[in-house]
Amino acid sequence: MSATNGTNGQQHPVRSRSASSPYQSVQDYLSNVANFKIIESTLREGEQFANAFFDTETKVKMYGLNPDCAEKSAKALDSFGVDFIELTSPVASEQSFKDCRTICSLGLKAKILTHVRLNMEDAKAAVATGVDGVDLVIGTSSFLREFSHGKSMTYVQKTALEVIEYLKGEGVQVRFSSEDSFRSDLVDLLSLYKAVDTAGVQRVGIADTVGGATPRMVYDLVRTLRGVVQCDIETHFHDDTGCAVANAHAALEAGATHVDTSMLGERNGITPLGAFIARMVVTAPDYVKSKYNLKELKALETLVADAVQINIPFNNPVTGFCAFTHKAGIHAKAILNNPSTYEIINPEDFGLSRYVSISSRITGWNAVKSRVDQLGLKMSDEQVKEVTAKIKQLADIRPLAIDDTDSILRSFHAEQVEGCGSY
Ligand code: HCA
Ligand code: CU
Repeated sequence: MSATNGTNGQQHPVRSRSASSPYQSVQDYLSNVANFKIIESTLREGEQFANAFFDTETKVKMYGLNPDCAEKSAKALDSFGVDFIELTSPVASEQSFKDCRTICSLGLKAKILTHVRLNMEDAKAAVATGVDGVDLVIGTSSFLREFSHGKSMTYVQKTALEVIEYLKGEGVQVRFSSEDSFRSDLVDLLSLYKAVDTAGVQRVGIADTVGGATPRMVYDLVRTLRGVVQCDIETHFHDDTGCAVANAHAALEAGATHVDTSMLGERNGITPLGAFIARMVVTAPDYVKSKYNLKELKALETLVADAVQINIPFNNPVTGFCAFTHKAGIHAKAILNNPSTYEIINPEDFGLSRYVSISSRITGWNAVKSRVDQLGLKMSDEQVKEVTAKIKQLADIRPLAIDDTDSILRSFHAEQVEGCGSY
């Protein structure tokens, strides 16, 4: 039995924005909301996810599973259409080095990057794996300079220039990023970025390592940086305060070019791939639909969730089990008439379908009527109203499953309409 949809066979209408809305976003010439690239870091940032049982002692294989799995995930990411795949540093462990090599040899469309600390040994190991690009990172906030690596900004800049020169000589792309950018001294940060830009990096990155930034802070920093460097700007937002998707959107509005995403990550992760895609398919539908294989999102998220033995959260945008479920009678009625009333995203774009629940006390007769039609039962509106009252009565007493409501409908039909059976 399929319990889906309920749109009376209607085509999903185009979700156009209301021209009269005062909230309609206005993009200026720097905005990249319809022209961005995704650096997918589930195979690097995601490896820092707690359940991935990647303890520092063992530094085991990708996701703590077999190397096959890392390969499978990389292929799935590639087929989804992400522009870059970022992998764990090859110096993390022997297996990490091998995984980098293996994934580089798959001939994927996506460019393969690895993420290393700012020093020459790490940079050399990265080059040895055959990656297309190297993402360099070092902490620049006073917290990290004092309590982590203990280096001065002068040292950071000098080392950055040496390592960048080496990597350029090896013919790989270079990105230079600062950890904890939002708690770093702005003047220090800008002069460092100006220097690495002049040295010829492809991208500079800013990272909200602790997840404390707001969209407005992001907009201001990216806008300022946009005026200082010529190269692309990559952004990386942790989700500790729930702003990671909004921050990525604000960054693109301010002129950032690349967004880091991950389906898992350190603590509660960074901008999630699926939620980011959900945001962007609404902002820039043509760009997103033409570039990414949206119908693969669910399988991709399931693959990753299974690999680390977790469930996709119930309220996940798009793929959460109730993302397209409509329950309240008042919503159901409108949805059945026109899905855009209560949906900003079309489930069909993702190969999914909406579900109108009728098994509750808050259902309404329009939703029930649509289920009656789906089941091929013939009833008058009056009869549908009557059976709706019965469903609500029962649902007041105990939770109902879809099967329960279906059998109520069938029995009612048999008794009231066909005049046989017992209700
Ligand atoms: C970390 C590092 C990082 C790096 C981001 C970047 C962060 O695990 O702390 O290279 O841009 O969040 O700062 O993921
Ligand atoms: Cu991070």
